[in-house]
Amino acid sequence: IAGKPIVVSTWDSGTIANSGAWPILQQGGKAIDAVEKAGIAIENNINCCVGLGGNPDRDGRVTLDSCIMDDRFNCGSVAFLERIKHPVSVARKVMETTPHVMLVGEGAQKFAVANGFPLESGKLSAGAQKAYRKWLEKSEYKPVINIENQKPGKDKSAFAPNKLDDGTLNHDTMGTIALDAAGNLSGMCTTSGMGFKMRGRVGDSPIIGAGLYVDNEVGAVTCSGQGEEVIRMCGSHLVVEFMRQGLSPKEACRRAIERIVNRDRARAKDFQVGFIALNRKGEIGAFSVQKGFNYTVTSASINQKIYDAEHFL
Ligand code: SD4
Repeated sequence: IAGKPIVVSTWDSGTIANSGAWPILQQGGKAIDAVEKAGIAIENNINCCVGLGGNPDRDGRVTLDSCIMDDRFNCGSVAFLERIKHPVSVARKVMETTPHVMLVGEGAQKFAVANGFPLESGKLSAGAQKAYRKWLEKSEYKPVINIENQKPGKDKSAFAPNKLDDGTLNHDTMGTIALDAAGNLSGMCTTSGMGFKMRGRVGDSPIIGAGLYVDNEVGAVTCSGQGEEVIRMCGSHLVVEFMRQGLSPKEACRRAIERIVNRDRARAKDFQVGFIALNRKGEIGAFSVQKGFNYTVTSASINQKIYDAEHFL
């Protein structure tokens, strides 16, 4: 697959993100605007894993992480952000209007409100309330692999519902990378993080180099899965560096997954990490630890096609 413009997002719920991004790209717009729209689209959707409808932390509060990066190494990020609907747009504001890259918690919220983002109620969505009540029964911290792909009925022990009450699919962290008609790359990542995480926990998704990295000379990479495993390997940056050495996007993703798995093969059976990569030629690739990771591609010739990633184990 090659060509431009093109947008690639994690998971099959990437159709929602790509629907936000594609109109911009199709009209010759910028990748940075397209990926922000992708984030907004998924943050508007009530689901387990992105935005204010997502699963809360152990204290019952939803805390959001997001980052964005353009074709000139400009980047912005927010983490541990509460009661703000569009963290991706706050991240962009951090990028464009502050001397900093990252704002967290109370300070990030204060910055958002000062920039006109409404402070929302903080009430859990119906799906999240139900999942939290269920989690409290055992209060176990055990991430579920590929939670987004569990169909109703499977794995009753999962701490989150397989399908939300309104029928929307569960899915996971949304990472979107795009190449625009002018040949420039950008990316974003947005999430409510691991469900029932410790209060204050921040994953890979808002960390530049872990959950997202963009080097316009080489490519763009984002990922989903167990954030701790991604952070310790600087996952997305690692994939970009492998592409810089001449590897294809898929092979670059595979090599990064291999490094993550080889750290502790026994443990790797119990977590998922999946990368997606796009190089400056518009070639794409993906690889994951476990079976079950997929991604969505939209371009002039590919209409929201969902691909299964190859997996290591
Ligand atoms: C995190 N990477 O917070 C995110 C969540 C995720 O599959 O993608 N889970 O660690």
